[in-house]
Amino acid sequence: MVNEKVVKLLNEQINLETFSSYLYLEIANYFMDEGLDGFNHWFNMQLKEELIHSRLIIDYLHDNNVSIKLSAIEDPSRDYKNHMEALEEVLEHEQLITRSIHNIYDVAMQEKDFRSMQFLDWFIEEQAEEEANANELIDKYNLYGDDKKGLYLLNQELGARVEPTNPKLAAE
Ligand code: OFO
Repeated sequence: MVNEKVVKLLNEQINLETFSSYLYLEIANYFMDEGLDGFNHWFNMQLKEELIHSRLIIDYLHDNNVSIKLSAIEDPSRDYKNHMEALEEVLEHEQLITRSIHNIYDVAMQEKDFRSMQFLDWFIEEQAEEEANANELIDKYNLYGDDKKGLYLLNQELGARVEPTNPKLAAE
């Protein structure tokens, strides 16, 4: 049985993960407008990953006989002044998601909801990776972004990102 407070927070997390996907669609579109199709591709892969995160929580709640409560998704439209502004938002956003996951874990621990704690272990690890990816994007842009040839090569590198897979399906 999943604790009620944890259920409420997990429902909110479904909204946040789905918003992440929508935000990354906005960023993907921004980079396409900038002529950077590799960056566009990278964010299109990232938005698919966010939908997987959302799906994992939905499946967990379904598996535990809990009804899902969907809610309105925040407007993701932005007006970035430069590439770095978009990349910095990614890092800030992932830090927010990390805090949210940690908070749910904390509540699960207080409520002795051991099943949810175990479920959230994967997300805690995943958030470390998400922040590392965002930091890496910023570092690489700082190194190569101001140089046209460097930006061209970085765009190519990001364009090679592979399609994400649902870890639950991959494990089966
Ligand atoms: Fe779902 O990890 Fe990014 O937001």
